[in-house]
Amino acid sequence: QPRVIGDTLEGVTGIMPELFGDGAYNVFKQIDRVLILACGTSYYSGLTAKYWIESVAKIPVNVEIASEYRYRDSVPHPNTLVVTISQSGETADTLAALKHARSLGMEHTLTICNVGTSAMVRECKLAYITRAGVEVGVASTKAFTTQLAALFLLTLSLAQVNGRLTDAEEEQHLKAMRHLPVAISAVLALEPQIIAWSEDFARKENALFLGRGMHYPIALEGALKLKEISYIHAEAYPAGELKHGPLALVTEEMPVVTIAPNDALIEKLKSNMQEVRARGGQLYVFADVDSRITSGEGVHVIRLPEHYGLLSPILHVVSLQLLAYHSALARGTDVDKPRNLAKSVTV
Ligand code: F1P
Repeated sequence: QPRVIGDTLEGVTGIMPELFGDGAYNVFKQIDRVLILACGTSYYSGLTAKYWIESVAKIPVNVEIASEYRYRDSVPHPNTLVVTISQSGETADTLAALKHARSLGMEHTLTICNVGTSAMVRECKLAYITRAGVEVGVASTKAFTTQLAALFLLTLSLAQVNGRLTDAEEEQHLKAMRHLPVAISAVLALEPQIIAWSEDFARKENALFLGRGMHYPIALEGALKLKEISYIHAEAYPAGELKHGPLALVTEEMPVVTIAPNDALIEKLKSNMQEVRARGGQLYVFADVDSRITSGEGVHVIRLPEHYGLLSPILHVVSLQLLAYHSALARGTDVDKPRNLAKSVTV
């Protein structure tokens, strides 16, 4: 992961719309909203990008599950940038959603894709090819983090064209991105602690994942990874939703993975964690260096070494990928070829 993120940033000396293809500047100048279409893990990277684009570039973003999009009447808007995200570039539902968007008159299309020769790249006017290299396993991991890095670059490009990015801010964001390989290596170094947790998870049949704000999509991705490769039933919720239903599932048997970076939502999250503890739920908290959360009865804490601001989802997801991976190894499942799943779903 540190290497592919380093590869992503190689040669990126500044933010330029042309990173997304010739003519990107003119397209970005014309659009006033973004529609993201994707499936599975790629859908979750799109959900994360919604937080980034809306808060940094101030452009409204709609993220649609590609396998559903074409089956409902949506209201098209001509000045929309349609962004498809796909590791393989061959996912039939995402291609069909793209064609549907075009049939509704939305012609500004961009794909973020890991395969330069894929149908998705051929079908879209603009393309960004992620540099994840070959994903050995079916479950997307480094493809996801490189998608996030690409989507952050897209956020900055849109902000720049929209007059929302000063030179100083551009330099600050790029500096943070360039530090990502080191920061991810520090997360990978947490592996022994995560292995210790995975021994508990391997004995469970259910798990809940909680996140807030831009870490909610990361909670969704953590739950999906656990389901895909260890076959443990896992669901993710924005932590504030607990009291609207999922709290009924919490017992002493339920591990509750909580993504708890020290951001503006931390106090709200802490009260959600108390709701879990009051029902006996076992908290497994990925905090960061600054979040004032301590281990105790029923509260297990792993501390990520840095608080990483807007790029925090990229670090937190690596810890969740490791948790899924080691839980699967402990259960003896095939981490590269999960049952019933295919690398690209072309039908
Ligand atoms: C989408 C996806 C993957 C998942 C699995 C099935 O693929 O849902 O996220 O891990 O491989 O397909 P893609 O459009 O990103 O290639």
